Amino acid sequence: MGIAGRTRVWMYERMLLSRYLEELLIPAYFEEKLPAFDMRKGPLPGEIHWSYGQEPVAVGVCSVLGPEDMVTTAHRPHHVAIARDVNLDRLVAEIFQKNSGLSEGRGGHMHLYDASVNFSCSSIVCESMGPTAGMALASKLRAERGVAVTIIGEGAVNQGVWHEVMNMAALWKLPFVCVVEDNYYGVTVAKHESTAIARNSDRASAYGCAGEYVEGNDADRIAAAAGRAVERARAGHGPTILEVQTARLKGHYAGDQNTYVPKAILEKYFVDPIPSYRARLLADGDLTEESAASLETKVRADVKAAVDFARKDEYAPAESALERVFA
Ligand SMILES: Cc1ncc(C[n+]2csc(CCOP(=O)(O)OP(=O)(O)O)c2C)c(N)n1
Ligand SMILES: [Mg+2]
Repeated sequence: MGIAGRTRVWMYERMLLSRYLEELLIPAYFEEKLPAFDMRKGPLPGEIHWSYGQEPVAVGVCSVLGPEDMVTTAHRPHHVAIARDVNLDRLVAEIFQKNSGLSEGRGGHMHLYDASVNFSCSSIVCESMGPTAGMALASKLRAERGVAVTIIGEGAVNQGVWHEVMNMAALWKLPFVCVVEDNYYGVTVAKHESTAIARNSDRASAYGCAGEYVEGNDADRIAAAAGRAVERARAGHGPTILEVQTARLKGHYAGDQNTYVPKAILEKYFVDPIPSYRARLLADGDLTEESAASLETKVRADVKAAVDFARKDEYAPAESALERVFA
C-alpha cells in the first residue's frame, strides 16, 4: 500500500487514544444520569456522540496533512481532534466543560476549537461546509499551500448548503476536500431511506470535481485516497468528495443501542476496525507484540491521566460567564 511503517504506527496510536479515551468517557457519561437518564446530570452533562468505530477515517485523513492545513468536523469530533493532535489534556478538560479546556469549558464536546492546530467543529450538521470552503478560498487567494478539509456525515450531505458549496468550490478550483463519513445512519435514518444514490462520491460528476469511495473502514486505504485528494487540491485541480465507509459502533448518541439497525447491516458493516489493523501491523513487522503492548500501556496511561486531570479541574468561575460575549 506504500504507507510508511512509522505513519501506520502513528495511525494505530491515534486510533487507540480516541478509543481508550471513549472507553473511560462512556461510564463517566452515565454517572448520576440513571435510572431516569437525566441528561443534565453527571460529570458529562448533555448529549455526546462517540467516535467509537470511526477512528480510521480521522487518522487516515490527518496522516496526509501538515500544520498549514485546516480541519473541521461536526458533532462527532473526538477521533478527528485526536488525529489532528489537539492537546489531550485541554481536549479532555473541554469535554468535561472545565476551566483548563480548550475554550475554558464553554464549548464542550461538540464545540472543540484549537486555532494552534487549525481545528474546529460544530454541533450544527453541515455547518462546516461554508467556512471550510472559505478557508480554502483564503489559502488560494494568498497563494498559500494549505488545504482545507471538512469531515462530515453521510446524512449531512443532503443539506442544501452542501450542494451550493460544492458547486462554488469546484467552480473556483478551491483546495478543499469534503470527507463524507458513511456510517450508514443519520440518527435512526438509514442511507437508503434518505439518499437517492448509493454513493455520495458519485455526486462529484454533477460538480465537475473528483469523487472517490473507500470501502472497508481501513486506515491505510483512507490515507492513500486522502493523499490523492490533497495532492489534487495542492496542485490546483480543485476539490474532492471523498466518501469513506465506516462503522458507528456505539449508536448515534450516548445511550443509543443501535437496536434499529438490521442484523445483516450490523454484521456486515458494524465491525471493529482496530483489531484487524493491529494484526496487520504485526504481520507486516511494523509492530511486535512487545512494542504493541508497550504502546497500548502508554496510551492507556495518557488517557487516564488526562481524564483524572479533567475531573479534578475547576469549572470556570461564575463571574467569568459573560466574558467574551458579543452582546
Ligand atoms: C442543522 C441540524 N439539523 C439537525 C441536527 C440534529 N442532528 C444532530 S446529528 C444528526 C444526524 C447527522 O447524521 P450524519 O451527518 O450522517 O452524521 P453521524 O451522526 O452519522 O456521524 C442530526 C439530524 C443538527 N445538529 N443540526
Ligand atoms: Mg451518518
